[in-house]
Amino acid sequence: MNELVEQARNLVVDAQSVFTSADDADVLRGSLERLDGPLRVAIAGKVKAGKSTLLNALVGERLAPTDTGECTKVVTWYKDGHTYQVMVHPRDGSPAVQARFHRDEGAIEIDLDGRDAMSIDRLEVTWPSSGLRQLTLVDTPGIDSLTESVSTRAFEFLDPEDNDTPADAVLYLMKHIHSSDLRLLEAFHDDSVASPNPVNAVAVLSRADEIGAGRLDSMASARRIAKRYGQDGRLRRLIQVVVPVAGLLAETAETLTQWEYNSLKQLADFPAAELDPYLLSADRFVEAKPETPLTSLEREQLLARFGLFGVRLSMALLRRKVAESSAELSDELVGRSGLVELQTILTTLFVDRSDVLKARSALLAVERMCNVDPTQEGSQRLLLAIEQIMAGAHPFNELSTMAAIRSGWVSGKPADLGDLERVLGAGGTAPWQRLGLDESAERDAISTMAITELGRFQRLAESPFTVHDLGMAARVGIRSLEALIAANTSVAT
Ligand SMILES: Nc1nc2c(ncn2[C@@H]2O[C@H](COP(=O)(O)OP(=O)(O)OP(=O)(O)O)[C@@H](O)[C@H]2O)c(=O)[nH]1
Ligand SMILES: [Mg+2]
Repeated sequence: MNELVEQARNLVVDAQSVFTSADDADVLRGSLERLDGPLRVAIAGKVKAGKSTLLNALVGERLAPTDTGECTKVVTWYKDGHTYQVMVHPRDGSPAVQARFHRDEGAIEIDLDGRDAMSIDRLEVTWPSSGLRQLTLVDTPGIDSLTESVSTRAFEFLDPEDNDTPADAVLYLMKHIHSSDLRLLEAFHDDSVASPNPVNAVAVLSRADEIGAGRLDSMASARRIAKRYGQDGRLRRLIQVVVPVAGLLAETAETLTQWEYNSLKQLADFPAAELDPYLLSADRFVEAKPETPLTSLEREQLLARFGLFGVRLSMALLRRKVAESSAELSDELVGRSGLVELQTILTTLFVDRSDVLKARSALLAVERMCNVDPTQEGSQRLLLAIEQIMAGAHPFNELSTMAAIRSGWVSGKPADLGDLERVLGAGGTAPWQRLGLDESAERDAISTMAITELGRFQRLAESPFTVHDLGMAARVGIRSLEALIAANTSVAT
């Protein structure tokens, strides 16, 4: 068991003897369970940003409903388990009850039994799925919804001040930077344990296929925009990176049916000169033309699943014989949707760091209780213990230093700051990632590069021209490099 998780567990156990009210006991019990479970990642963003669709793409199954319906207004957890089950957790604190459900064209349709969405705290869907093994995904209602109360629910869920069960990390979907996007992100960034903390948030430039109006180069445009957003100072304070993803295409590609493949193939085999005019717009595509393959209803179904971009892209792939089976088409489309990049980022930034993020959540929960009643006997002792864990645990220092650099609190040359962030693990915590090497880098190459970087940051830290905050940040990087060198040497012996 990871040492940090163990320290967090001891702290929570200690807190259980201090905070004994029924509510506090519940929260602390939950905190202990969380330390053993997968990381919780919330998918947040404005209404219809494509949250539920992206969740399905990440799981590789159509689970979350993506249309209207009462359930899209409720925070819904999707977690791995042995049985298929849906639990309704009422808002009034009464015990959770099991709900009936069935699957409608894939998506789970939950029978709320006449309950109003506002009376429900959350739905918990347990679903045996390898896509949920490492991460529990939390679908949140869109902000800016027609009803103020629904968006408030999303704020409440994401704001750790108000909630005992926030997420450990957040995936924030947006189409453009909007002041309300920034507000929601800021709400999620609690300012106590490691303030303000971009390390547990990643932004997704969602519905990326629509950015270039469905043109074949839409993803390239989306990538350029995402890069620009990623350099925006306001966003960099709040998130690690911006990744463009065509969520609908990813979801469809992951769940592609043989009928869909056959239908697209039929279209692709039709003379391009005759078909292409129908690909110019969604309206034209669904127009019924007896001379072209498929009925207008069938084309409408394809459009709903692929979007115009997906249909056009599939035509190009099938005509050029890049894909010659449904499995090949699925792979090609997933590859072009941006989903793989997002999955890699989730692994390097969240999954590989899940112990630190989970421990951080547990510390936050206890800290919050202590702050509610600082005079409570034991509160001060716990706060001191939190401080000691934070100061002693290098991963926390890495997190807060990265956050400080991102927030503009550390001044230095952009190249030094960028490299320092990398050494601290901003692009992943594996040695090759920290050193900016290739994944295939051998131990010797890692060692040589680590020593070079160590020398460089030591000189930087000791230089009389280095300002205090940069010197402090460089020292944290030096410690990361020393740990990396020690681990690399111990593998060698
Ligand atoms: N073209 C395109 N459409 C998308 C994409 N993602 C989602 N959609 C469509 O947008 C609509 C809303 O998608 P959802 O996934 O339900 O969005 P949401 O953010 O969960 O919506 P709420 O929960 O109601 O806030 C659906 O009709 C989707 O098919 C995408 O990447 N591209
Ligand atoms: Mg939704």
